[in-house]
Amino acid sequence: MKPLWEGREVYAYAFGLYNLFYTHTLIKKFSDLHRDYLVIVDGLNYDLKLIINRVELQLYKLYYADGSASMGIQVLLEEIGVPYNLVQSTIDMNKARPPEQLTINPNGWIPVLVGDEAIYEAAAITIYLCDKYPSAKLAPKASEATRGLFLQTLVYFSNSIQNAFQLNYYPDRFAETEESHTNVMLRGIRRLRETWKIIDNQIGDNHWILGDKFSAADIYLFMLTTWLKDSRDHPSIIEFPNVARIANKVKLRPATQKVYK
Ligand SMILES: N[C@@H](CCC(=O)N[C@@H](CS)C(=O)NCC(=O)O)C(=O)O
Repeated sequence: MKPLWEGREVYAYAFGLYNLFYTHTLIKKFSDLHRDYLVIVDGLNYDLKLIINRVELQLYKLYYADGSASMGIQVLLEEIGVPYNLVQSTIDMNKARPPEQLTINPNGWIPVLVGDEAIYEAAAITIYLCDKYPSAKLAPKASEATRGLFLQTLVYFSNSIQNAFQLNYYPDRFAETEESHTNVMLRGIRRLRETWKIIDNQIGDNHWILGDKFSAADIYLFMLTTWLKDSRDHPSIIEFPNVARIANKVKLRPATQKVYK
């Protein structure tokens, strides 16, 4: 019988439960009639449907929309190599969010990640995943010298750079009257310039944000650069050459290419 899938794909699906499937695994069609499949590992037979049911219970769920901060978390999940399901959400103010998302995050924002725990806030999810999968080496350990810089940069991204974007994208959250919106949006543009410059200076000649080691903070940086839009009169990324250098390298990584097609 011809194998349908082999090796890595099976492993990806069965991650966390059946690591032994990484090698010597074949999946064969068991019966056309019942659409059942048999997984054969070292001569032992397993029912694929049962495996899939159990694995799906363990998959991460990422509430997601194109162009949003959830894409950075998706790149991180890809880098780590854990399987996940995307749950389509929206950033459109006129569209409803999935009810489960709102139960977890009543703000209505994404990303929201559901795993052993359900959490929101992109920086928190980033730290959570990096700590949970230390072998992916995407963050310094608590005892390492660059841990402080890692945390500082993520929090700065979240509450200063993202905040500057929000001034420009969502002025109604910062001013009561409509006539003030243009003013808030303009301040947002200036704030973007101020905050990105701080990060550009912080990076200096470093290869990556933390120096020589790539980390999840670089992924976060890349995600944020995708929100800089000429059409909104945002500063161009070329004003921040050190940021641009890192963003260009992150963009070439297979995980990023997969998510930002
Ligand atoms: N501080 C939050 C902000 C998340 C956020 O602003 N998400 C945007 C998309 S990038 C969103 O969901 N916008 C829709 C809305 O604000 O209702 C985080 O970092 O996760």
